[in-house]
Amino acid sequence: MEFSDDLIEALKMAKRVVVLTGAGVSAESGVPTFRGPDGIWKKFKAEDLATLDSFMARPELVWEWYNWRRDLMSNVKPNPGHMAITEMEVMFLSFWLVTQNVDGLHQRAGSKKVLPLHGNIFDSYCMECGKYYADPPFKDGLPRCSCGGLIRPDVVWFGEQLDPELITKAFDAAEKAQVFLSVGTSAVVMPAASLPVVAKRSGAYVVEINPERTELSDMLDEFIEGKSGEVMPELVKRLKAK
Ligand code: BJW
Ligand code: ZN
Repeated sequence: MEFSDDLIEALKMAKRVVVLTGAGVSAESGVPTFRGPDGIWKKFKAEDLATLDSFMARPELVWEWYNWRRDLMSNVKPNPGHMAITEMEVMFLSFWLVTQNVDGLHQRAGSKKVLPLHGNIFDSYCMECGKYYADPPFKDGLPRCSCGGLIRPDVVWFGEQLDPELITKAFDAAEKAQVFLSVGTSAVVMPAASLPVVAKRSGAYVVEINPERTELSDMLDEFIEGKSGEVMPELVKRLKAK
């Protein structure tokens, strides 16, 4: 696989690197993406399920979706793309992995400098008292807290604020990045989708890695057409080769 001299040069000089990931990096582990052809669960789009309104209207349905995904995600393994990103973490003075994924695969691959913007599917909390549960107790089809409150997954739905500390760190890292890689995301969901744009505006060399072009592709420095599990390990190999 050939990489441009510009990219290799930028990475070799870089002290501050940010990688943004989306569902595409977990696709090769067997986790369906949201907006691809396999991304429709029982004919529902993410936009129909990942909102507080849907949860309040049909909590059983939304919990069914989350239980199905949790089960799937606990039975898959990190792929070479996750591994390569973990290896990159120690190659630069400052490195942040900003992920939109809730599957925990980056953390399982060993990544430490992770900002999980959209939460963690394996945690849940009570909507009344805020108590956290790793394994929420289901009663009559719905998980209920000891206080009687309804328990929800610890993820960020449409219309909800991201953790201010995480999003501040992510924007700060994007502004300071010298190289920014956007991997496996359709780059449509805000505010994550604005991170590559912010990085670009602040002078970073911004590269997108995806088998398909996105709305951002033309704005960035480079588009590398390919799968994360193939491109990322090759890139790390190329960087180690000197
Ligand atoms: C591969 C591959 C391989 C395949 N290798 N690549 C209008 C304009 C602007 C904004 C808005 C608007 N209307 C509403 C909004 C706001 C909204 C938003 O952005 N909506 C857009 C859809 C328009 N955003 C929000 O609501 C956010 N909150 C917010 O803005 O708060 C502001 C606020 C202020 C004040 C008060 C209140 C609020 C929150 C967004 C939360 C998103 N949550 C979800 C669900 C998380 C929990 C869960 O997982 O269940 O996050 S939705 C879903 O989309 C999930 C993902 O993280 C996110 C992004 O998707 P991703 O990762 O990009 O996946 P895909 O499937 O879209 O793309 C996969 C890509 O991989 C594709 O490109 C493939 O080609 C590629 N690929 N194989 C590499 N092997
Ligand atoms: Zn409670």
